[in-house]
Amino acid sequence: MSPKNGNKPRVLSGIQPSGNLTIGNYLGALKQWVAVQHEYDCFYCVVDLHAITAVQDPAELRLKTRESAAMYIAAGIDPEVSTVFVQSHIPAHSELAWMLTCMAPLGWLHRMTQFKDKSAKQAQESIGAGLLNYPSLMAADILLYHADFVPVGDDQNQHLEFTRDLAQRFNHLYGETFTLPSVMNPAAGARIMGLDNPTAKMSKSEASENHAIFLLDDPSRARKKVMRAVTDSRREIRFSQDPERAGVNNLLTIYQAITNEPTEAIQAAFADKGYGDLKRAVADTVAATLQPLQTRYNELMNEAGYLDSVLKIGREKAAEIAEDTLKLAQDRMGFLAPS
Ligand code: ATP
Ligand code: LTN
Repeated sequence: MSPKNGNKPRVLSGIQPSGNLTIGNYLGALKQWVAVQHEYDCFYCVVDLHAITAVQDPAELRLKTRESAAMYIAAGIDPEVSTVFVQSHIPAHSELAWMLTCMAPLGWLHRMTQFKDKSAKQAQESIGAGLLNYPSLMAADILLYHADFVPVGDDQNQHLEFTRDLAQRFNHLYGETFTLPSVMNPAAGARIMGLDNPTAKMSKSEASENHAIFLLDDPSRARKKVMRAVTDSRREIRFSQDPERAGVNNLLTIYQAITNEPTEAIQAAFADKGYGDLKRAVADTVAATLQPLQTRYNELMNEAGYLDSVLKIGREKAAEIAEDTLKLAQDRMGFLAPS
């Protein structure tokens, strides 16, 4: 097995460059990535091979891949501390993904809710096989690095279970090869809902205007989206699992995920306030989060060569580990080593 950096447990995660990153990506994933980077040996990739499970415009995909990497750094990932890389730069991801695809039972793949949700939105004959095999590629991403923890929003928990099950199956058939990873969800913000429809997960590829706050939204625009968020006709401001109260719950969740304040303190602070006050408070914390992030992002995008050098160093570090693991898995499966 690949030696780990000191005795630090390893972390791996990724986001698809399939659009502009949202505050859901930030609170569910990126904010955790930043928080754990000194405690763990962290690998953060831009998963472009996953993005092509939906058709992407080539020029746009290239651009979004760079932009996503810049956003990781703008959000606080320090490339001197964490390894930042592009998934397609490491061929081992595709190679191990094929080996795992061959072992993944169709029954498991068809049970994945992400597959069910995304395929339901398309005409049956136009659904690419990649959408079904998506979790095997994600398993390859994680298993290549022997990751111990995978920080993600809770919509990815089922894919983590799948990864563990597949790793176990491989280890059982071919001998101990892969580390079984554990999921890491944030205490608050594991599932941010759409502002226009608080019963659906906020997603970067949802088209409607007031659905998502993008990390690159002008703060005044982000503010407007919060002020227009769907709530309900009641008055009480409390966290609640009642679907009718999902809008207020979502605003409180965004507030909590940004401020890290305890539930009781937040409810006490809003006890005699109205929905207008809640929305203004959320809009303020969101704007205060976006502003410094955007300043840093613009600096990074204007610094010629910097991003490419980060991705080159990341690729070299990642490749070394990934290739070792791939070789081991190929050997275990019985591939003849080239002489
Ligand atoms: P798409 O809409 O293109 O399928 P997405 O916006 O759901 O994408 P992904 O790239 O699939 O984003 O997810 C990247 C990370 O962000 C994952 O860890 C995922 O759990 C997290 N994430 C995405 N949306 C949310 C959300 N609304 N709330 C919390 N976490 C989220
Ligand atoms: N499937 C994830 C993105 C992803 C990922 C990973 C997350 C691809 N590979 C490896 C963690 C670890 C999603 O959020 N849609």
